[in-house]
Amino acid sequence: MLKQHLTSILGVAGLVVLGIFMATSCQKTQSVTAGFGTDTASQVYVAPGEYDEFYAFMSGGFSGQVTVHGLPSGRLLKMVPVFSQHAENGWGYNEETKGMLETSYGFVPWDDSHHPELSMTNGVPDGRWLFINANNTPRVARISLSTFETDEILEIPNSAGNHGSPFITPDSKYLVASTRFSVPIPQADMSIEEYEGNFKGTLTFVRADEPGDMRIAFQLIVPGFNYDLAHSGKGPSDGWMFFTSYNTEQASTLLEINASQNDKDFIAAVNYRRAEECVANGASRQMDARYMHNHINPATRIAESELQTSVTVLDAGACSDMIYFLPTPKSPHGVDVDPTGQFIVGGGKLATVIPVHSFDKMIAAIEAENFDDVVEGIPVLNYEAIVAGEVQNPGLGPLHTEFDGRGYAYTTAFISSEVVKWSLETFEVVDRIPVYYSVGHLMIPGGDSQQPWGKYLVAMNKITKDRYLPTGPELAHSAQLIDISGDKMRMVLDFPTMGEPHYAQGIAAEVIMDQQVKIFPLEENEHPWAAKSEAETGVERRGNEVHIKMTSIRSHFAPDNIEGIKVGDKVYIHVTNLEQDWDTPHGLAVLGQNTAEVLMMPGETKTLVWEPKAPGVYPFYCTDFCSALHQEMQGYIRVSPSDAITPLAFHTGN
Ligand code: RUQ
Ligand code: CUA
Repeated sequence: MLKQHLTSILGVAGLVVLGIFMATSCQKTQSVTAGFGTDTASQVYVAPGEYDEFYAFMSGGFSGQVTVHGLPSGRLLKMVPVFSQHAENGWGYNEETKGMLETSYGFVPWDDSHHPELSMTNGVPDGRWLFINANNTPRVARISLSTFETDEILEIPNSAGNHGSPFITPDSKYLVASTRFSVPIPQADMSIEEYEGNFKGTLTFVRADEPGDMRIAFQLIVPGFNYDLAHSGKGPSDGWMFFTSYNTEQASTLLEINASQNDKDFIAAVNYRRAEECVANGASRQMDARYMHNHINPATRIAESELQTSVTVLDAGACSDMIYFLPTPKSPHGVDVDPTGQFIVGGGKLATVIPVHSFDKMIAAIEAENFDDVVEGIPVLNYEAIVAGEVQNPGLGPLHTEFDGRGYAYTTAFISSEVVKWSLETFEVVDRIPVYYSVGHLMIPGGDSQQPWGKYLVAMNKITKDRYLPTGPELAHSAQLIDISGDKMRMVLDFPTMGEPHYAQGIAAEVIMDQQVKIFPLEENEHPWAAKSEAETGVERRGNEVHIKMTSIRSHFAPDNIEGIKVGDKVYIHVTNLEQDWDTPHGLAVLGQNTAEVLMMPGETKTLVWEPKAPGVYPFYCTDFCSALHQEMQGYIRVSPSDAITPLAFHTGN
């Protein structure tokens, strides 16, 4: 898309030059593979039985999920379902988790997830939670890093394309969500030609540090631009949040041309403590809005969904000294704040330099009222007054920057397919390395925090062409691991990823590995249909609904023979896994059922709904190879015609 975009603005001559550039960048170079030696191999080799040094959490992009990899091996450890139904464990199919995908638009079984974000304490990732955004139907999710399960999802109202999200403050108090598309707020039937001045953007601050109670603190109503990405201030800039915008032209059609007119767009710098003050002083208003809050009740482990009906909004113009626009060349994508909190780096994807703003200069310009303009009540600061430096020759199409904590920044260049390392002191490029190909985000564990683990960098690439064995029209997306511990970057590993990896987060394994939940204690299971022993199992008819309370333990279900079910019944099979050992899930599937299996962790109850359509005898079985007699872990349900008088009966053993 960027290529087409550039075509229109560079013209044919420009495109030819660019074409040559891209062709070169897409050729496999010998030197890269030649650089691999035994040193490199042993560096990323994690021997069988050994652990990786880091966890990497990668967005699943258009799979809607999150994947967990180990670094440096690149090994895939888990896929955590978030915004998409996941048949592998029944997420979004079973009765307990369906509610997590409820929205004000109804049940939404898919999304496009982009940016994982670790919770932080004092500006350092703390391993409590991972957040991620849903782009398409605006939502944010919390994943517990003790269970590696999604346990909360909040919809964002007055948003259309939740891209600039869910970037978090150093104390995890807030995460933010900015709307990519501006729309009428509140939504209205309006001519698209009336965009300018009538469509608005929102910057949303969500209270994030109270599990089970994620809620919107306030939404700022801002001019009708496209808001793209965000990152929090830290240290001296703590209390500020920075958001990129493009389409400050406020075009509503053919944005590839019409939104590329201005030489500079803006980074919006938001003083959110000032916003809190204005809200406390009554400058905000309540607006009707419909949006869902879903969370897993920890006692029952069942999703509870609650429709929210109101949101606190604050018009940018109603709160002075809260937002300033930092002019930034050109259609900036990423905005990244260095570990000292002093430098705010814009990824001007159409810019020829990387602009680096100085926080101190920004404050000085605000105090001196060094404004070039005022847009809808928001002062535009003077570019020369706030810029700390411009990185020259940064590669084509700079997108995202992370930091190693040793005074260097690393920026991806999408078009020239490279990672560029530059100094935060001289703003000079000191090293560059080609990546394969068309890199979007990059990630250094902790590389957007105050304390990066600056050993590895992961480049996430959109296109892989000739890098792997071909797999038909759709090829693997990939991550590449680069050793950044020395002066020169060294490529050490390639590994394919699920979906499209956008952003990722990484953290030292030791922060998370010892806090793992191994079982759910049976005595704490408050699921209304739990059977905590085989004595509590049974079958109950309520009109056309039949509830089976079943248990699973190596290697049988109880009951495993059930009769008296009739065509037209809606059968709820509630299975409680009686195991209390780590790594002993059981699964359940019934012949012809129209949903996914259920997979029960030790001590947990999960419910499969089945509506048999014809008389017969239907087998069911355990799907997870749990013991030497796993294949014996099975049973039968007899289904009789709807008018039959077969009595309800069930047993296990004779
Ligand atoms: S955005 S590269 Cu969401 Cu850069 Cu993907
Ligand atoms: Cu239980 Cu296999």
